[in-house]
Amino acid sequence: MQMNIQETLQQKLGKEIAQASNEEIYGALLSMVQEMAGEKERTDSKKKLYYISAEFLIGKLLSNNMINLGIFNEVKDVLAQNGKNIAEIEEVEPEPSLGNGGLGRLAACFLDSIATLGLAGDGVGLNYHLGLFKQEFKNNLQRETPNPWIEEKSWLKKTDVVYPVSFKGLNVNARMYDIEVTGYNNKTNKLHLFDIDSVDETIVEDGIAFNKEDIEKNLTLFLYPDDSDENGRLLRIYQQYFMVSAGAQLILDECTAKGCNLHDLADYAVIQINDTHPTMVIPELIRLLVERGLDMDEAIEVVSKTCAYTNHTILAEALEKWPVYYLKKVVPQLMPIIEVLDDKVRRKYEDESVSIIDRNDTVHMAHIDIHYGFSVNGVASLHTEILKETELNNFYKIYPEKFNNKTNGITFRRWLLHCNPALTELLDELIGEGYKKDAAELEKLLAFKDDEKVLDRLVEIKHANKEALCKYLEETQGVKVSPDTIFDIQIKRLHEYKRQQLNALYIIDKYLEIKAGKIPAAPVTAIFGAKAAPAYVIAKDIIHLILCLQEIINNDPEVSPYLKVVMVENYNVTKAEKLIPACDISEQISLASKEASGTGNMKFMLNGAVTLGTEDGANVEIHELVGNDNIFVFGASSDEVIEHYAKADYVARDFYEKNPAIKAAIDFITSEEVLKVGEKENLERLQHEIISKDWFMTLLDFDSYKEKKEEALRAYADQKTWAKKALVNIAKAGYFSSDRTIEEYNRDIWHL
Ligand code: CR6
Repeated sequence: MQMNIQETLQQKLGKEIAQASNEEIYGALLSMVQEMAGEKERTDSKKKLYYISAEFLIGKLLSNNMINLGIFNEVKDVLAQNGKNIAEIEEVEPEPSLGNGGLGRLAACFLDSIATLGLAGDGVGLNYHLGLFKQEFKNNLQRETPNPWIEEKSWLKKTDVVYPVSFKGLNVNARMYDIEVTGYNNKTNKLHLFDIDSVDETIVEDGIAFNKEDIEKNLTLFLYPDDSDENGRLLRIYQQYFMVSAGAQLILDECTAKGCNLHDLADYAVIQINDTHPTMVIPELIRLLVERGLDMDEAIEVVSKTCAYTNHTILAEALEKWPVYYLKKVVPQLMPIIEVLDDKVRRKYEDESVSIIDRNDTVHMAHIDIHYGFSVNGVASLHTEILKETELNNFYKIYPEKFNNKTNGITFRRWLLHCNPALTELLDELIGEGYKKDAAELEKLLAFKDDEKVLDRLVEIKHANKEALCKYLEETQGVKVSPDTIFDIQIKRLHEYKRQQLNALYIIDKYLEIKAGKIPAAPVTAIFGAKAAPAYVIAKDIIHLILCLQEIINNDPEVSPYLKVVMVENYNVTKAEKLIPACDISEQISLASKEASGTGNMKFMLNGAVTLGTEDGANVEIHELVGNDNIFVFGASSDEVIEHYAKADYVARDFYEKNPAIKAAIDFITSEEVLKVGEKENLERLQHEIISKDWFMTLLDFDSYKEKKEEALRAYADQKTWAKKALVNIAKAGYFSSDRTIEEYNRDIWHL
């Protein structure tokens, strides 16, 4: 093998490896890996899964593909023998910008596991040229710029597959691009990304602004283009329909090629609708089937047997609703079908809350999925229970059999083998390599719970990972932090329900304490990473506050020996891979009932961090698995929170007025110190929001958060006991392998 790789690379390079640049080597490896992946392509089985999603946050692919193809170590050695460092070559690869947060990263983990389990399942999405956006910090504010990632040498393969897509008064073509999805020691599947040939990146000016009406030029520029005005919302409908119409045509083509007569479509295809963005695939498939000769009733029945829906949120504002008037403007051909779907529902059920088109002439996308899909799943136990008992209770009463839970998971290939090679090596040595195929085997590690040598090695590995992160932060952002402090990390999209502001208030409280002479027992580095949606004003204000705190605290010689703040710029998958293995305390502090699952929580646990969290999403399952001694849980329960909302009895101002520590922390937001480095308007707006609204009840949990966090920081001082907690977390993380999740999807929903 080794000789082979050396020869292949030299042949592709046309020169000695030692003489080639890192860019050239990256190009040669990409081409070699693509060929190897292509040779392992799956021959389609009769039935196939199509995972349709607006996002696939796949991360860099080179190393993961090499791991999955089983050549990573050989390549690394060959390169090293020629004086080249694989880590530097990894740096050359741009990270694809095809996703936003957990939903997109989940889709990527799922593709990996589907291929690894040898299942026939492809992804279907869009090829956004400029991604979500690239985050830059300037004057302590987030600035958005385009995030171009497609280079001449890329994982994307242009295909000849082109489908016509018709909008009102506009006909375009959707061209398919493919990315190979390698399975770990298994065959290769595909991610199909549709694109429009006429897209024009030069129409973008001034940050990420562009003409929203020029559909032929802007259709696949950005993921989630700003929808704060009508043209932005219409553009999202254009994107969604473009994706599902092309996807539906692909599905029908592939199925008929395998002998499907359309009446039996459900024997050939199962479509997993990832959140509501792809919901229009249902009326579009019905439309296409009718066009191809089925009668309407049968078309509806066939499609209903083919489509399954995953709900990823209970936040009402995130459940998409489109005015009929918008749909008529963009995809009038779907409206008669949606009306039929609504009519059937109305005839059957009196309850207006389950109708598809409501009184205000608004189409509820999730309602289409629930009535006309055969499965509805939530993404963690608690989330599914809340859907059944509260949010979607009226639907649950009609279709109890459709509802099921699939607790999220993560691929261990990326989130352990690749991002934490030292820990992987230790595990190999202690428990063998079986856990790489059967994650439940990680539990074997529990046998070493009291083994001092093993605990010491865990501490050493963590410390080395922290050193590596320090080096990276200094090189990339010029921030100096010490690996001998506690790394307390909160990385995720910026959203009020995730409560980065709670963490920020704690930091202010700590700062004020230190200033008042109360020196903490252990020094802490508080690390954040988060992008805020460009139109989400308060989220951007929270980033502003954190950046201001970073500037004030890190430059204060009285405080910085004990407390530092780092906000990582442009947080993405690549950065997560460096942050997670270096974490001591994993901040999972959403308001209970609001985080559907979370998946970062699982990645941290797998890498030996201890969770500080609320009883929310998958934290609940983490808690059950590791037990009280190995997690720090605080805050109001989801039942209590749901009751507060029902009674509308939470008043933030009461906490502000009655709790001096809270008052001091909130007042500080507009203090002279902060105003010196920040913007008055933003800081005042944020302060006002917290005192007079605080929709996600930050202040309700402030005291219990502070208490638990202090307990965690004290516990850290006893390194042996802490290492034991880390070990238990790693050992119990097997449940969160996405291989387990996908086995359940297949067993209960897909039946491949
Ligand atoms: N934001 C949930 O909020 C969940 C992922 C994947 C989210 C998060 O808790 O882990 O989906 N929801 O299931 C949506 O994107 C709508 C997310 O990523």
